[in-house]
Amino acid sequence: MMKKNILALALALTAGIVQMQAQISLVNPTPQKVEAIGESLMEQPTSWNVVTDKNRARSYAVAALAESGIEVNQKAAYRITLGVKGDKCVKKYAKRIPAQSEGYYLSITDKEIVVAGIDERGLYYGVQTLLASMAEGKLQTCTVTDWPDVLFRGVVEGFYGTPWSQEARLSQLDFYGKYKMNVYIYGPKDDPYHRDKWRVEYPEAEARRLQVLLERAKMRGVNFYWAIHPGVDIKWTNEDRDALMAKLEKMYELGVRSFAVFFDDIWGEGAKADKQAELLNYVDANFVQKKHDVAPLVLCPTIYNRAWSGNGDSYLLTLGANLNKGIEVMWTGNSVVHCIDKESMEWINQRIERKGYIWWNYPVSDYVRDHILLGPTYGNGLDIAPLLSGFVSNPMEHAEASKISLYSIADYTWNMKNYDQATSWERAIRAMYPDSPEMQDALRTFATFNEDLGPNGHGFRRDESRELRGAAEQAIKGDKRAIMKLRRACSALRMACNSLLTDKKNPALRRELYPWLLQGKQLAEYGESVCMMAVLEKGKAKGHFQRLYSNARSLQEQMYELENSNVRHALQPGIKVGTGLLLPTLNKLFANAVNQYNTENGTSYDPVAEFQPFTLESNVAQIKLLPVKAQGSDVNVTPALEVITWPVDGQFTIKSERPVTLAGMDFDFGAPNTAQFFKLEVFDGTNWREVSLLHYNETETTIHTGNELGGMKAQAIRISNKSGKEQKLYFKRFKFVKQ
Ligand code: LOG
Repeated sequence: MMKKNILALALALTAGIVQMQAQISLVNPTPQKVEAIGESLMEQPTSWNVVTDKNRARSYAVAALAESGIEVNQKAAYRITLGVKGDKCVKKYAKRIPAQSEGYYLSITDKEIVVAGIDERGLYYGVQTLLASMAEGKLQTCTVTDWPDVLFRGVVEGFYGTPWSQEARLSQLDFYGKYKMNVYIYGPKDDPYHRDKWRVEYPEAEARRLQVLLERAKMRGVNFYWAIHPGVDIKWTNEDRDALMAKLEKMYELGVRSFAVFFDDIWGEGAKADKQAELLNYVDANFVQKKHDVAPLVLCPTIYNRAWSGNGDSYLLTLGANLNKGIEVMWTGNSVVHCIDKESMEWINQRIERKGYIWWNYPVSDYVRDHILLGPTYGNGLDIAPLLSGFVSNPMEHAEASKISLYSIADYTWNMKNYDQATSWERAIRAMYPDSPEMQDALRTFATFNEDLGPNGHGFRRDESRELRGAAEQAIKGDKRAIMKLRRACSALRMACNSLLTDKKNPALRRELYPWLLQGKQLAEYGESVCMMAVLEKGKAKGHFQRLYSNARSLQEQMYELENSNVRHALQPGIKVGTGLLLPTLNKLFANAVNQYNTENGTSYDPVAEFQPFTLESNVAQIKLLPVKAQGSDVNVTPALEVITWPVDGQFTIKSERPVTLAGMDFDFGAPNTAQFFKLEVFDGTNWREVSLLHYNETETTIHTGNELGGMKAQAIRISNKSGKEQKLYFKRFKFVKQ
């Protein structure tokens, strides 16, 4: 009896501790300092008396408390005091409030709660911590002293592709507030009023929608930056300068109080550092400084990464020397898509004479649109906080799915030294389905097959399916237990896809994941068949092998067909799942099993699972990694988004494993009159023959080939810069069609 009681007591205590830790671990980003008072979890009060100074009563930070659902009642015995340093009601706690901007002090006891911010944002964040720690009707008595490591933290909607919807943006702003991100930079490349029509005002309806976003941003403590992208066609004239000022003024009237100017992915006149600096300084002096309520300007330069800084770095030095001191300068790191470390921060800071403002190109997937990126967020130095002024992430056009990474970026930028990618990712997955462990499991499983980006022009890769790596290696060597482990992983993937496909809890996520869920399910089925083929006993069950082989073949075909269906983006179709580990492993297993069977039975089943007949070679750094993809009779080189610098002797060659007969070809380097710069040659196995290139008219950018191309045999195709000069151009499309 006695023993039983002790056991029960021990269990209760452990449960209490586990739960207590759970309360703290619910808070994201991880707070800087938490001290427990005693060990107690207490019941949440059913009502409380909210105490604030009068001037604070209408604060958004106080308003946020309503989300707790606890009744506000002046007569309640339990008191919650909310204030900002300097407010009378929190005077007693002044010394405990951290000095850092946006910091706060929170204390929870069985008698009262105090939330005291260094500023209003700090107070809001203190309230967020309180709200996040409230679960299952419990509160943990503790004190929290907390502040952000990085001053500006958040998101730049800066990708190519379909801009986020209004609904998605509202949901994002709520998310940023909850996880203490304070910046949202609005700069979707495909909003015409941001870039192509930068001089033109938003139409009424769109302006209204932006105002709704501005309102929401204010409620969530987010600085809404509106970015303008004038570099494509700006003339450095007073007229254009005034046009830009007029547009900013319009945006100010709508309620925007933070502005950015982007000059990325352009060349020519707009790309001049001295002119850009002059314009920014003018806007700073005549707009930002005059208004008094506008945040410091943010500039995205044309050379926004080290790989492009060339031998001399005069562009960056000019910006550094000329730009007014308060203006922030964005930077993507050592290349367009790169993790950030201390050394690279020191390099840039020295040149721009200020702390760089990081534009991190992850989880953006506009250059790998066939993948969806759901894996852990890792790779940035944990020691760079003092070296940067801001850190924003460029996400995927899939807003909801991007939240997995954004959750961790919020965590990383707030409390860098304590950032742990694995636990942060796990918490992120849970936060996508707060009330459903079952859906959390499904998403966790599915996500582990959607981490890597596949080969891509930027050479940026991520680890995938870490936990299966050992098994995959053993399976290929023929280890049956490892093969069965892979098989179980495949059935787990199949079930995860099924759960997510009929999920009703997060419809936005389901909608975004949909193509990849369909593909994941096919991949899983393929894997199940392949694993069964790989463990078949020698000499047994010939019919069984044939059935499995046909089934695996059918699934290969279905995967291919789904990839080439209309579910995906026209310029870069494809739906890839498991390319980091599972799919290549299965393809090897498939080949091994077929080869072995053929040897044993004298049969000639085809062991090739994925035939990729085209390869690309180039001496142009920005082209040489671009994947070539065949879809039916079309062969496409994946477009690049940035400006490509073609050296004088720049060329690329596409080789085909088997000769093909050409039916047509066209390409688009994003500017008219460019056909004259290039030479196209076709290799038929013996000779290279030149094919003429032309535009149909003076304004079109598409380059067509002469009629002689049709019907030509080709083993290789080569495009070279014959202009004798370096050329700067886009790489929007390159396609040929086989007969
Ligand atoms: C663009 C960006 C794009 C990203 C990834 C910057 C500063 N600009 O190559 O709009 O989403 O790379 O493709 C960029 O990164 N150009």
